[in-house]
Amino acid sequence: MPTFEPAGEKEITRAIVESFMRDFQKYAESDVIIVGGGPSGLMAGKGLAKRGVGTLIVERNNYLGGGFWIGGYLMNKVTFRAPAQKILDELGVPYAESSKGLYVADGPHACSKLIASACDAGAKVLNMTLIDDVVLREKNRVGGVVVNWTPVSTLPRELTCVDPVGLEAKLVIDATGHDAVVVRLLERRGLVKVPGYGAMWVERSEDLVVEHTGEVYPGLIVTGMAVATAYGLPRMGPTFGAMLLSGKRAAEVAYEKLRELK
Ligand code: 48H
Repeated sequence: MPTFEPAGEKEITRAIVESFMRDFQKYAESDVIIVGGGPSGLMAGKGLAKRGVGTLIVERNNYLGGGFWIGGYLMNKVTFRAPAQKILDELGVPYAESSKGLYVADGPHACSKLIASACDAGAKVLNMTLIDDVVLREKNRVGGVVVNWTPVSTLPRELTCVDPVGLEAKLVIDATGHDAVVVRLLERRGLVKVPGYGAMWVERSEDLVVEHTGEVYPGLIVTGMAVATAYGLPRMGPTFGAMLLSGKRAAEVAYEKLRELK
């Protein structure tokens, strides 16, 4: 039988508070903030962190993965069209070929491997945190995000006069999926127009989403399903190849932009 060390409640509480506060000091300023920890945001986080870029993923839920845990129609099988299976090989996710060039894997296995690989690469995560505004700088360039605890947003306004705080970054990536939250915040300020995503057409959608992944507005890169929303592209339904490849491309674009900013 193991004998545990005699650390008690106060030591446990202090360990949590001190470690969180130390991290939060760093989170106040990142190279890149990724809003949303679904498949595209995680791929972007992995790609940037492995290049040594200070990367923070801000996620409103307490879990990462977004829609990647489950495939279509509440069935936990996720599909990928070639060439996206190469990413599964990189992540070490097992899969089977279902028809020519179409691959199927278990959602929980694929999702947990992707989360682990983003964390292993060095991406930091601030979860239970909701983005509710942007920081704007000279010429309205995006310079960060405004965040609050997710539970604050679920309480009635008259109970919670809790001001949010700002986090600065050289670049922000909108990986919030269908809602394209950061792009919509710019629309609310009259800075962009958002057409919203189009009807389903998988053969057209996936290439277009990857092609359009990039800087949608000064300081803001868009990836994943948010690309379809930002540019009015068709949706792809329950298949994830474009999410993975778009996230990978977002990291490449962000890395290049950071070099230009130096
Ligand atoms: C903090 C936020 C906020 C906020 C949202 O939906 P996701 O999985 O997004 P993608 O683009 O990586 O993947 C989309 C895919 O899952 C999907 O649904 C597909 C392919 N659909 C095709 C179709 O035709 O419908 O993840 C987005 C993440 C989630 O974890 C959210 O909780 C998080 O962003 N998020 N985090 N602040 N304001 N809004």
